[in-house]
Amino acid sequence: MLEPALLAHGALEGAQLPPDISVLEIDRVAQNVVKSHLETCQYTTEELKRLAWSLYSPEEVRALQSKSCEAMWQQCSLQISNAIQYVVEFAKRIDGFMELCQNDQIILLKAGCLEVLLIRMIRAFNPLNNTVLFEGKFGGMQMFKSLGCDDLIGAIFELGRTLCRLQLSDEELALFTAAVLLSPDRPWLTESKKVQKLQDKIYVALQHEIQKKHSAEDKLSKVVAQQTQPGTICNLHMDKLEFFRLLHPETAMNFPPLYKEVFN
Ligand code: CLR
Repeated sequence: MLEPALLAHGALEGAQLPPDISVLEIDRVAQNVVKSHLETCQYTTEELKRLAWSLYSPEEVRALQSKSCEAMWQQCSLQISNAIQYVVEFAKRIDGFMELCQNDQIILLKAGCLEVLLIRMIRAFNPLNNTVLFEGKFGGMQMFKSLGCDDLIGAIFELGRTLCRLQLSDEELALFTAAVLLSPDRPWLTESKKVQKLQDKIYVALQHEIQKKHSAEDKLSKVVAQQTQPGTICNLHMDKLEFFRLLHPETAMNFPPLYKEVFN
């Protein structure tokens, strides 16, 4: 019996080499994406390993907790927009990204940069003691108490733990974040077919990378399943930001320009 093509090849099995993509091309895609990631990941793995030992002391945590909500938001948005600059640079270095029309580049970055940031967070997240890198030292979620959004912070830490369990290598992380950035289903894209083609190649490269190290595991589907979670968190972040803007319009006006541009 004839099966509908879509059922015969689910999105993931579909990551088998389409006839018009050569192994060579997939290797080139992988190399470009991994290099771009390593050049723009803000901290080297060695730096992060060293930093994992410097934890905030209980006094320092208390000092952070007693900050005003506005001051803490200001501090966090500064850190986030700093990190987003690296994500933007990562996107620019992915072959094909700069060839998209400027409208689409902006749409992809606006929609994807926080998701990518949250996935990149696993490099700076220590699941052993549930701490994350913030302004040069590691600390737990209590640090962010004064923001008044424990649910959002809880979800971010939960995501960190879940993603860390996948034990992604830098190569896998690079390809995964590139695939998230190049999502063809973002609203208002004008050339989503072009984006789809770029993402297809990246998924094939990701599958190859995973097969290299892990014997026929369903890791790809696990990795891809995670893609929805950062999205949910991003919506939660937008809600909080909107709420914060209502409460503290002056502080929100003074958020770093990049943070405002991305989230306005
Ligand atoms: C993510 C990986 C980047 C470096 C980096 C910079 C800023 C960090 C971010 C990482 C992880 C999440 C983080 C953020 C600063 C504030 C934010 C710790 C490590 C916490 C979760 C607070 C969020 C507050 C809301 C206002 C969104 O390479």
